[in-house]
Amino acid sequence: MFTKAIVRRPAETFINGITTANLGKPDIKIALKQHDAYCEALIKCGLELIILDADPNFPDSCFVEDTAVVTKDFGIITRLGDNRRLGEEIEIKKVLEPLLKIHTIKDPGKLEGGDIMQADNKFFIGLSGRTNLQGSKQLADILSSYNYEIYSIPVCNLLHFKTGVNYLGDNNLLIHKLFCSKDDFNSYNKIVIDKDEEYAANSLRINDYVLVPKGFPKTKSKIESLGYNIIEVDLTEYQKLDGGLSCLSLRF
Ligand code: CIR
Repeated sequence: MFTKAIVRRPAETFINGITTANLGKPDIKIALKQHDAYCEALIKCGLELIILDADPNFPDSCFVEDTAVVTKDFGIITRLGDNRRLGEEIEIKKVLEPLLKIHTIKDPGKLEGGDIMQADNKFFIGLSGRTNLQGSKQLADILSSYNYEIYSIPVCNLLHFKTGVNYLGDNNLLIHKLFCSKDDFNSYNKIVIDKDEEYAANSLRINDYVLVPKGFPKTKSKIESLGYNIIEVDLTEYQKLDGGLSCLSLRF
């Protein structure tokens, strides 16, 4: 069970965030409304929210998931893989330090939370444009000391590993076609995402609910047919900056 989440409000500068999406500039007013609805969804899942103020110095700082890897027992402060985002982690560290045992990824390691997926006692680490071998090795050393099993997965043509793969629990794995043939996922019940619904691969299980981005009916009904309660969240403005549903919060 998760009990808490950290979120951070998008700043006015959000519209200038990093993107490869070609979907146009986000509208900050709509983004703020969507953020409110996202926070309400987390509260409905039973989470107590720690809401951080917007930081205009970091247009992408609402994507808090990339700044840390968090469990109930410890937090690992990352070293973000795009230099424009270095420094976002400082505020997150201040929040987590009084709550959890803290570890830190160090230079020359680079690692973003969007590349890290926990599935029960396993952690999958995506090696992407944002997470390098040194970062992955440092993380694996920390996680092994807590007896987790570690799997490293190359990520090509996607921003992060969790852009394409997300664990729902109960052995159910949402998975982008790119990763389907990988032996590491053979033991899971794979829910393969349709080509026209790839953004919904980043759906998120929180306690008794699965949050699914709005506008992806096929993925929604596949998840529903597994017996989960769904909350749909409209995230068009975040999609314009390559941001998925999970990246807007740190849950623990
Ligand atoms: C970036 O390119 O870093 C941001 N515009 C989007 C980060 C999304 N993070 C995530 O999905 N975990």
